[in-house]
Order: sequence, then structure tokens, then C-alpha cells
Amino acid sequence: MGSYVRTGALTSSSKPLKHDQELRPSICCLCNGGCGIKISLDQDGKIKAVFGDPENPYNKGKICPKPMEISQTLYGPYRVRYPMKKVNGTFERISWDEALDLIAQKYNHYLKENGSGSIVGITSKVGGSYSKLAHSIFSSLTGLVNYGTGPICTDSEVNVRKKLFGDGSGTSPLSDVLNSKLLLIVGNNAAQTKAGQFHWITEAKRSGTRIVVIDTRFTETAQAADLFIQIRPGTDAALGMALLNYVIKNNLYDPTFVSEHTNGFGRLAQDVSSFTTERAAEVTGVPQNVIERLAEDLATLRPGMLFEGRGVVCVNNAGASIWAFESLMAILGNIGKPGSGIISHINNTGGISNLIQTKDVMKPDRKRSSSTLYKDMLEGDVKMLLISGNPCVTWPDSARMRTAVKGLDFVVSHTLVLDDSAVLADIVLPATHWLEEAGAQASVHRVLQWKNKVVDTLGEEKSGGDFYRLLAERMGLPSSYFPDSPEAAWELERKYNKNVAGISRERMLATPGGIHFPCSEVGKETVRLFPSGTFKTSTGKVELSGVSDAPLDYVDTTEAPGNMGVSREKYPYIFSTNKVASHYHTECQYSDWANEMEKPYVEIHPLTALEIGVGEGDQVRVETVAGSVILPAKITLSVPRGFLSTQPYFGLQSPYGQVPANTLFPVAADPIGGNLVSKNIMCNAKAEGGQES
Ligand SMILES: Nc1nc2c(c(=O)[nH]1)N[C@H]1C(S)=C(S)[C@@H](COP(=O)(O)OP(=O)(O)OC[C@H]3O[C@@H](n4cnc5c(=O)[nH]c(N)nc54)[C@H](O)[C@@H]3O)O[C@H]1N2
Ligand SMILES: Nc1nc2c(c(=O)[nH]1)N[C@H]1C(S)=C(S)[C@@H](COP(=O)(O)OP(=O)(O)OC[C@H]3O[C@@H](n4cnc5c(=O)[nH]c(N)nc54)[C@H](O)[C@@H]3O)O[C@H]1N2
Ligand code: SF4
Ligand SMILES: [Mo]
Repeated sequence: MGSYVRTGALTSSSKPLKHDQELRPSICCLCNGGCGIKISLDQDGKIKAVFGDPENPYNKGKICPKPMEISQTLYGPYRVRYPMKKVNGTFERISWDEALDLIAQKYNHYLKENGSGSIVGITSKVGGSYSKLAHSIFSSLTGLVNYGTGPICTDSEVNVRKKLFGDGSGTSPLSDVLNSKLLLIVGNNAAQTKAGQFHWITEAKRSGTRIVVIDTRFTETAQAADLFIQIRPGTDAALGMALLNYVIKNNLYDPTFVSEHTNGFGRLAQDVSSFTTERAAEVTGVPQNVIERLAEDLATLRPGMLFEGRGVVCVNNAGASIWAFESLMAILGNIGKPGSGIISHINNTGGISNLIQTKDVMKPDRKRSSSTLYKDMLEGDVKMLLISGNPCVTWPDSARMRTAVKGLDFVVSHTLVLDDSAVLADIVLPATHWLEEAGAQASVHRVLQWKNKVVDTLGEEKSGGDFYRLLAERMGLPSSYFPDSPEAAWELERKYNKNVAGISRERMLATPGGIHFPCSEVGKETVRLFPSGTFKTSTGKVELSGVSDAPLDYVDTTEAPGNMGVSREKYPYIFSTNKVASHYHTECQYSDWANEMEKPYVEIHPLTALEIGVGEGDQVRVETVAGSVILPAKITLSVPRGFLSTQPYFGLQSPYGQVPANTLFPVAADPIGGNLVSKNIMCNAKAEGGQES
């Protein structure tokens, strides 16, 4: 049996758990790791223990603590169990019928009076494949413009990759690292953020793959690497450009791949030509010989793979970093072959097309960027908001987001818990948890696995699949488009999304680990993209210079959006955010176990702590142009001097009553990729209640 975690504490009367056939198999849906889990229930049908599924070829019985922690979210006091309406500032229980009638009436009213653009969805956590499909049908019928996790998680990598390769997905499964000679991990702490799947990286290392980690912090992933490169915050593009320049100048690239499968090599070479390793060493703080050795290793240790994370994607110069590192992989010929390519957290299987007849499609009458959304909410252009996710904590400038949401005419939150965003809603609807909804789940291995429903709901929770269908019915929309079960939804998805047409539920269930997508018909799985060297760009080639009209260039983080024009005297430090193994965004903070392992704190270098006069555990006030938060200090040598980092997900409604860390981030977007910035902002730090720094 693999790892397991037991819900109740052991007592003297505890009997060993029976590992019998009553264990229910499912797939963990938290971090896109796709770990196989097995769940044992007590006589009330509640989760008693969660085991890693040893038969699952991807996690091989391993799991992290999070799937167990969420059992406390499921049954805890924060869980929303029935629909509620805010009356004079307090929530009152209402029926689903009343809630749906009211939402349908308001929706139709704003559609008619203010147009489809007056209604917006911030729906990053809409549910599993059943709910996602219903949400997408509903959006087509109503012209609803949604903001998913794109602006706060993946936009920059998707947009840059689309321009380079014609497809925004990662090209290769994580499991391919076993075929690789070198794995370059940039701004990604997989040991904590794909913990149940991290064994692929340690196994690869044992079998000879060289593991290189580039991070600003000495992370758990860095500790497992052959080489850790500690880089100054926000300078990755400079390193990537110097690696390109060195590889090109010394003819270390793959000339056949470049001539047959790429365009724009000459311009790329020109763009990076002044970026010597010497100059990059000055900018990044990485010694010149380390940069040159890395370039040589990348050239000799082929095939090689790249695994980027939020440390390069959610920053204000993300586009240039991703462009540099991914084109570096391309010119080395590290695409399409076993053990090569780009591993990504993204698990998008593509959308449906042609399901809705043209006469029923409503085109959105307005579109806005994620940055202009704030202004349009504050100025009254947006009237109504549908939330599933927690934007008042997870989007930048939390205070401004909160004010914007509060000021809207009508807000609906479909949610698991009464979080910082849900408390501001007019109507709160109870959502099913992923353990309460079946569906197909995609993972970092580019596979789809069928996730069984494991537990029944205890209240009146409904999935997004049911909610959007019922709402469409009430609104008088053609509701026959909607499937009425996860199984029916998947059949419909297969009919209208060719990427998954060959992947039936039965095949997923019969194949441990699931089926690689895209798979247009049985037997046509795609383990990694572009095996024939034909790309999805209009030319069929990698467009090395096609990412932007402007040349590939390095802009220092302190001069990029969000930090541009900010006084270095007033804000001398850099503030960032990072995830930790025991917490998953909003979902785990309601668990005592998670909180026992990790509480909010800010990592700070001993010399910086000395400079501002704080000791371990003392309160630190961090200030930026956007706002200020107070956090206890964790003094550690793992962060560079002048750099502070905290976990991003705690909110005022969490057990800590913590002002969200995103209060510190102004709304600023990476100009090339479009991601909103959630790392590397200039800040000041002081001892709270102590002397001025
Ligand atoms: N500063 C900073 N900000 C960040 C990050 C960072 O590193 N630093 N990380 C960013 C990243 S990578 C991401 S992905 C985002 C995450 O941002 P969000 O997606 O907004 O975050 P979550 O906290 O996961 O959203 C959880 C809420 O969704 C609801 N929910 C969960 N499951 C379901 C469901 O199945 N159905 C419905 N209807 N509701 C559900 C829960 O009730 C919960 O309150 O945050 C981003 N924000
Ligand atoms: N435990 C846990 N796991 C998760 C999640 C979670 O909330 N908790 N969320 C899931 C989601 S939605 C996502 S998107 C993934 C994200 O997974 P990761 O990308 O691993 O997440 P982060 O911790 O946000 O950022 C990774 C690293 O970037 C580093 N970093 C910050 N600034 C820079 C920089 O300028 N340069 C470089 N090179 N590094 C920098 C940070 O120190 C951090 O170690 O994790 C998923 N897994
Ligand atoms: S590593 Fe990710 S998928 Fe695996 S158990 Fe942990 S949260 Fe779930
Ligand atoms: Mo994310």
C-alpha cells in the first residue's frame, strides 16, 4: 500500500484500518498532478482516510498531505451547504428555486438593459469536466466573458508558446524526464507544488539526468538538484538571452533543426548578440563561469527538457523570459523527441466547437483586458458578477478588487466556502467539491484519467453542470444543449472536441494512468506534441522571432510594469510570493492540519532582518505603492538579502484573518504575455510598531 493519511488522531482505542475492497478509487484534482488516490469512508459516508493509489503509474502510491486536509474543508464550519441571500447585510437561507429565479431575472434584466458585457464571470474554479462544459455552453448562449485562471496563472506562458509553436500547452509529459539527459527547472518549486509527482524528478536524477534549478529561493526542489542557481529576482530573461547568445556564437545549437523547422533565427541571434555571459553575470548575480557551464551542458546533454513555473510566468517581464528559454530549447532541437520539450502545469484539453447552432450563439458585446476589468467594475460598466474562485484574495490589488466587487449591483458566488469573495455576494450558492462530482481530469503528464465521485453531498450542493443548466432553463435559453450528468457531458465533449474524441470513459477506467491527449481516435494518442517537427503556426515552423513585433529584450524588473517609476529610496526591497506543500490556494486554509504545518509568515534574510530591526516571529509591515500588510518574520538564509517572500493565499475570512498578500500588488500586466503580476514588486519593510527603517 502507498502512503496514506488518516483523518482522526490515533487514540489508544484506534484499530488498524482495514485496507479492503471498500476503498474507493479517484483522482486528486488539486494541483494538476493527477495523483491516483483511494478513499476509505466511515459508516456515515464521510472520508476516514486517503491513500495514494499504488496501482496508479504516475504517483505510484505517493501523495502529499493536501487531499487529506480538504476533508476538513468538506465537513468544516466554513462549508456552504445551502443557498443564501443577503438581506440587510446578513445571509439568510433560501431555496435553490428562489435563488435561481432571482439570478435568472437579474441576468435577463442586465442583458436587455446593459448588454452582455455588463455581466462578467470570474470563474477560475468552476468544477470538473461536467461543470466546465456546462459553463462553456452557458457562456456561448449568453455572451458571457469569463476570466479563468489565465490572468493570474498561465496567460504569459500560453500566449508566448502560441506565438512560438502555435499551441499554448506544454509539449511533453513530466514522466518523459526519465528519457532526458538534462532537466532545467526555472521558477518552479515542484517538490512542493507537484509533491506526489516529484519522484519522477528524483528518479530521473538517480538514473543520470542532470537536474538544474533556477530560483530566487533555495527551495526544496533546489535541494534535490545537481545544480542550484540562485538568481536575482526578475532577471531570468537576461540569463536566458545570454544562454542563447553563447549557444549561437559557439555553434552549439542544432543546425538541422534550425534550418528545417524554424523561422527568424537570424533576428533572434541579433536580438541577443549584445547579451554576453559577462553582462548577464552582472545583471543576474550568477557567476559567468556557471552560466557558461550551463550553456555547455545544455548543448551536450541532449535531449533536454524545460519546466517553467510561476516564478517566471507571473512576473512583470515574464514574456521575455519565456520567449528566451523556450526558443533556447527549440534551437537546441529539444522539441518533439522523447526526453525533450516543455513540461507545463497547464492541463487544458481544448474547447468544443460547433455544438451550439449559430442562431443560438450570443457574441459578447464588449471585451476587456484583465487589467481594465477593475476600472470597468468600479465605474459601473459592469453590473453583475458570477464568481467561482476567490478573486478578492488571488487577484492583485485585493483592496481595489474588494471595493470593485462591493460596488456592483448584483454578485453571485458559487462556492465551497464563505471566503473573502463570497462574503461580498448578494447570493451565495453551495458548490459540490471535486470528490462529490465525477469527470475527466487532465494532469501534468498530458493524460486524462476518469475521476469517480467518492462521497455524497451532505447539504444542497450542486455542481456547475447542474447550476448552469438550471439557470439556462429559468432564463428561457435553449437548455437542451446541456448534458445532465458527467457521463453524458463527456460523450458530448468527445463529439465536439476532436482532441479527446478517442478517449472514452471506459478506456480511461480500463487504463491505469489514463490516456494521453490529444487523441482524435482510439490508438492515436499523442504522448508529446510535434513529433514530426511540424508546428501549429501558420508556417508550420517555430517562429523564433514571432512573439512580438519588438525585439526580444531584457527589461529590469524594477523598470517594468508595476515597478516602473517607483522610488528605490522609498521601496528598496523586492517582495514576492511562493506556494508551500501543505496549502492549496483558498482550499486548505480551513484545515487544522494544514495550519499546523504552515502559517502565514514572510521569509526574510538575516541581514535584512537586522537592517529593519526584527527577530524571528516579530511582526513586519511590508509596504508597496498598492498597500501594506503585516506578517510575522521567518528569518532564513534561503532568500537573498533585500528579498521577502510569503504565501499568497490567506484571506481575511481564513482562520487567520490575514490581509491578503495580493494587497501589495498593483494591477500591472506583463506587456508581452499578459499575466497580471503577482511576484517581484518593490517594497519597503519595517518592524511593526518599532523604529523606522
Ligand atoms: N500573489 C500571488 N497571487 C497568486 C498566486 C501567487 O503565486 N502569488 N498564484 C496564482 C495562481 S497560480 C492561481 S492558479 C490563482 C488561484 O486563484 P483562484 O482560482 O481564485 O483560487 P482558489 O483559492 O483556488 O479559489 C478557491 C475558491 O473556489 C471555490 N471552489 C473550489 N472548487 C470549486 C468548484 O468545484 N466549484 C465551484 N463553484 N467553486 C469551487 C472555493 O470555494 C474557493 O473559495 O491564484 C493566483 N494568485
Ligand atoms: N502546495 C501547492 N501546490 C500547488 C499549488 C498550491 O497552491 N499549493 N497551486 C498549483 C498551481 S495553480 C500552480 S500554477 C502551480 C505553481 O507551481 P510553482 O510554479 O512551483 O509555484 P510558486 O511557488 O508560485 O513559484 C515557484 C517558484 O518561483 C520562485 N520565484 C519567484 N520569483 C522568481 C524569479 O524572479 N525568478 C525565478 N527563477 N524564480 C522566482 C519562487 O521562489 C518559487 O519557489 O502549483 C500548483 N501546485
Ligand atoms: S501532489 Fe497534487 S495531485 Fe498529488 S496528492 Fe498532492 S495535491 Fe493531489
Ligand atoms: Mo495556478
